[in-house]
Amino acid sequence: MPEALEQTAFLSGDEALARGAYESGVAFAASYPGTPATEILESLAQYPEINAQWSVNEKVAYEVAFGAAIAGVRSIFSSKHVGLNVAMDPLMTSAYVGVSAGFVIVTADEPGLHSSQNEQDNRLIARFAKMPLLEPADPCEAKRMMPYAFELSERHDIPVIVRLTTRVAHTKENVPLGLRVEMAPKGFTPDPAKYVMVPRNAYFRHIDLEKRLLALKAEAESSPLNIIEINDPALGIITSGVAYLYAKEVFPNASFLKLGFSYPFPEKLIRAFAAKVKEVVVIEELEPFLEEELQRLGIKHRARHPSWRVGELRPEDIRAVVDGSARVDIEPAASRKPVMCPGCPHRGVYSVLKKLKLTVTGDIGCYTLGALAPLSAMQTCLCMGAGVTMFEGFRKVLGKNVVGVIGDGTFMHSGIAGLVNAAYNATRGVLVILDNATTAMTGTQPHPATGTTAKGVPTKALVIEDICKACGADHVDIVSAYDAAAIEKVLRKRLDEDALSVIIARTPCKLIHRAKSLPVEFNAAKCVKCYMCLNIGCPALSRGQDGLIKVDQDICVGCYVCVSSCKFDALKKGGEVPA
Ligand SMILES: Cc1ncc(C[n+]2csc(CCOP(=O)(O)OP(=O)(O)O)c2C)c(N)n1
Repeated sequence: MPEALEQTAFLSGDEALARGAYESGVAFAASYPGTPATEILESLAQYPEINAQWSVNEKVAYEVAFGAAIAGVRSIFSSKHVGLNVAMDPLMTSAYVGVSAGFVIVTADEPGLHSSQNEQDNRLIARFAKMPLLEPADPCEAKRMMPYAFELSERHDIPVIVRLTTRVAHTKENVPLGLRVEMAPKGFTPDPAKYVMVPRNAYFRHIDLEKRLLALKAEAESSPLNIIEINDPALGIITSGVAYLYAKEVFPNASFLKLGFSYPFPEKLIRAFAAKVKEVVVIEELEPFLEEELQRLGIKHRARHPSWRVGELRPEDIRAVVDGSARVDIEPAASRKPVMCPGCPHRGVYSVLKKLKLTVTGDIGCYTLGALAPLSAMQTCLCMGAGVTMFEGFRKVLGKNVVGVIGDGTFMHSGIAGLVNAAYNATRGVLVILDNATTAMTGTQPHPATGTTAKGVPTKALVIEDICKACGADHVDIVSAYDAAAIEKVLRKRLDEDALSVIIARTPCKLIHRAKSLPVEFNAAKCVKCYMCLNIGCPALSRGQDGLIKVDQDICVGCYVCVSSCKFDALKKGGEVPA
């Protein structure tokens, strides 16, 4: 990173926010990967001055980072929106505790859920947790807000939430760079009334929190992050985050109240703005967060149609929002069907689960694609960790033809507790860990079983099979994820036993282990056109115009999972002479 002032860099919102944190003197950062927040920690980890880590999950990341702030250095936690759910327990009480050095929580929300299990609006968490909320509209602003966020945190003794949305996190622009301000560590001064949240202390800290919120509200009224632009007074738009840019593009001449510091809500400022314009409209994505405040204050405004609570806004939607019209669902432009990569080790496991007609409780990762046709071999997906815990519920209700699946990264994140629970509560049956040696879905980040840290430094690699045994699994089998026959054999055996078993299907992800074997060879003379091979959903195989199977030699990596799907020997491992 260039160090001199007046230099710029072409940065995404995530990278710009990380740069802003770096320049603010942040010394500690903890996170768990998740779109669209992943690149924040990846960027922070590149600064030698910052002790940055991928934690095992968001609750752990939150507590580690919060601990660092209480121990006296500026610290930052970041995650995708649902990550905050995992961190809610410490988050709620940390507002009572307050901070020592500044502590900033970054939530990267996903209106439109491009890559998420829901599209919850975490602005509501700021209100619920009684924490101030900052909402940048673009990468430059994300960077600019960071020193303000840390100072606000320290001045008001409170964690500060900065909310990005996907379009802010992933948009790139030229961002001016500044120099880092070194902050001297404050050290830790014990103060049980503040740091030990037993009921009586917490009661008084709650009273204090309410006072801190009033002071924050007063500050929001005159914050430089809340900007009034008076242009044509006929239309006054109140907005925050990226919605400001959409609205500005469509109504360049309107008057605006752009809220960068949107909670606690600056009441007086809003009243002053409303008094200056003829009609007030709120433009916001997802929940009626700002709109409900206007209702509460009795400020007249044109209501947004409730259908806009769902999905992402686009500039072309803004006129309809202003008119009060309902959202009209747009046919998405021809979209590419999500598929597992050629050579993905998850494919072989699902081909067996499908063949044995098992009911499969699933989880989140690349392997969630096993739920889609043609594999259609996974029947549930709720949240990280539920592949194990919902398995227990299913198994106890439906009996033995149920299998739970979970990835190695997700097992580390929240699967371990579920396995302990299953063992403790005398659960029988089979759990499959799809161990591709990485967190593939979010871009191949390391995790505690990979032997590398976020900084790329070698570390202890925890052994998944040892963990499973220690958690109470009666049997732990390890098979190659490409060896469908071996998977089927061990699965049949373990399903018949009165025991709790874990099968680890272990083959590295093709994104981290790019070695290619010779492509599959196709023998047209043997093909009976049953198309069973297409049921495994490999993008390298297709049905040609002549009805015969076509192997795309360029993308086939030679995993040979398709070979075992063909009963007629029409597919052979590359290099083998077809019989
Ligand atoms: C609470 C929460 N945190 C983060 C994510 C983002 N995320 C989805 S799946 C996943 C892990 C996937 O890794 P793994 O289980 O190893 O499966 P793989 O993608 O490698 O097949 C992550 C981090 C999420 N969906 N929910």
